[in-house]
Amino acid sequence: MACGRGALIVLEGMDRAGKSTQGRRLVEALRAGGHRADLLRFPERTTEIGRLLGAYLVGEKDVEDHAVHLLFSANRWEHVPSMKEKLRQGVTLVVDRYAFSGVAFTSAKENFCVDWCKQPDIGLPKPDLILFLQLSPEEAAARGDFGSERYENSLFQEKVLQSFYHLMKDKTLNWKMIDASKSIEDLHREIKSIAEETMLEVQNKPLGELWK
Ligand code: T5A
Ligand code: NA
Repeated sequence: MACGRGALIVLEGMDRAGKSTQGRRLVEALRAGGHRADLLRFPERTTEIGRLLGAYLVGEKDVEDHAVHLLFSANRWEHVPSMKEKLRQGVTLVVDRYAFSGVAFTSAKENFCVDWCKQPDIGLPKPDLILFLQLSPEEAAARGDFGSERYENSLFQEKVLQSFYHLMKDKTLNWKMIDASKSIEDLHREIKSIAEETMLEVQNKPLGELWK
């Protein structure tokens, strides 16, 4: 069994691409294989900030666009001490959305530039691997439940996708593109093998700082 630090593995992708499904499956499989692994999701809706974000996302509450961007970031920062401690103890963290969603969604709004959007997340624990689940808007819409939350409309989603593509040009980050139109099982096998490879590679490497 690995004796170094855990890996920080992020799942990003378009809405309904299967991030949550794959995150759960990956953590289950890693644990079954004798690894220590935990699942995290952002926004993490159980804290005070997280509850506010939840109310914002379902449309119960309006929050000014800059302010809500900073709250999404604050919701990540409030988890950083426990994330670092777990990684240090050898627990691999599988994270369902991270700063990349934060930047992609806000910068898709009018009058927001990517540079401004990145600022509050600079210095977060740097992911060792970012899996980007790619799915066309048509396939995503066919998966049901689409359109119930704020941001879930196709024009906005297209802008979000363009922002993600911009962020992927950053070669200091380990992005892996995954075709998310495959079956849950096939996707799981692919993701698990990439994750296990990364866990081995990084166990004796220091954790980095995002966008620094
Ligand atoms: N946001 C988030 C910001 O604006 N700023 C931020 O900083 C952050 C972190 C959060 C919202 O907040 C925004 C972005 C979002 O708008 P959320 O809670 O992550 O949203 O979103 P959810 O609505 O929960 O999840 P998604 O829409 O992103 O879906 P997932 O997690 O990608 O997909 P999943 O696994 O839930 O699956 C969706 C459906 O498809 C089926 C599943 O069974 C499910 O019914 N499915 C498949 N069907 C066929 N084949 C497959 N391979 C399938 N995989 C899953
Ligand atoms: Na999700």
